Amino acid sequence: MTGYAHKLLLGGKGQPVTMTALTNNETRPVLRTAYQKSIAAYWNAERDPVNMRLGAVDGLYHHHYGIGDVDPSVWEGPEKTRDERVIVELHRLESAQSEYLLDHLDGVTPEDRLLDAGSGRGGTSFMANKKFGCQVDGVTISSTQVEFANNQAADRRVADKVKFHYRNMLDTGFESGSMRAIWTNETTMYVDLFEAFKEFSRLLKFGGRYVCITGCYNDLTGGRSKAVIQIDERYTCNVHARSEYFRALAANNLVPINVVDLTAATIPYWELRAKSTVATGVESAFLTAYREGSFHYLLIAADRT
Ligand code: GPP
Ligand code: MG
Repeated sequence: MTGYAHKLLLGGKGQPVTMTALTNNETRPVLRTAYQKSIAAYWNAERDPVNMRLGAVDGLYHHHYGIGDVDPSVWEGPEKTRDERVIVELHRLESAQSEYLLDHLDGVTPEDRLLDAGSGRGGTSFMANKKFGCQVDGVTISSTQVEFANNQAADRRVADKVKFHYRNMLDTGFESGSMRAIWTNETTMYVDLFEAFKEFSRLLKFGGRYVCITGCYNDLTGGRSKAVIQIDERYTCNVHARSEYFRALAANNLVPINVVDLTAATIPYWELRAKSTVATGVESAFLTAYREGSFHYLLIAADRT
């Protein structure tokens, strides 16, 4: 039998915060492996200006990259305000990526419920709630991100509809068939795809939609390139092969309806970011991997059959 327990945990600023953690009859911890603990530690400590400054533009904090052409006017105008123009433009491209993902959630109504698996600081969840007017639940194994995103929900006055939970996307504890759609926005590189898609398949209603945006390595170019290894190292993640996605979807009754290669669409974002004051050093690895063809930026939309 499944149930929930309220646990008192220490939040990012050392403040006690109440969180909902999954339990079964015996209490099972959200973080089950040394790897999961190291991922949580990375995200609990993360405060990079590339995310915090971009998020401060309009209060939507993203943990993914951008798509679309860069407006060349960022380089025009007074030099004094150029930095701010670049920040606003990077943020616009990241929000455009979320919008593109959400455009692939078919026929969602205000009565539906959606799951953001690996919800970060909540940016895409808030956009989904605004677009569809429905309930959105986000799960993440970073307690700091849960606290941050729930504070955002309160500030945005949507806490009744948008809720973030300290839970593991591999074992969310939500009811079977309760979700109209699920998305992962650059989070599947942290999980075993067969385990994750098994859980998503359980949660989705028949005909429900799963949308994934991810970076994956190219089966045709001989395993992980040096640039892909640098990306893994930077984020403590494990980029999967393109083929692995389709194997794991097929094994879990998730049938692709759209596959879009967004590689060309994300390169302008990385070129702009590389020239910005918030570059972190990972930009050259992404640009090399995309340009040499060892890595793709992919959207996959699939239906639960
Ligand atoms: C999160 O974005 C990034 C990842 C989960 C890394 C893996 C993504 C791939 C496509 C391989 P972020 O916004 O926190 O990263 P950054 O701090 O670099 O902006
Ligand atoms: Mg970022």
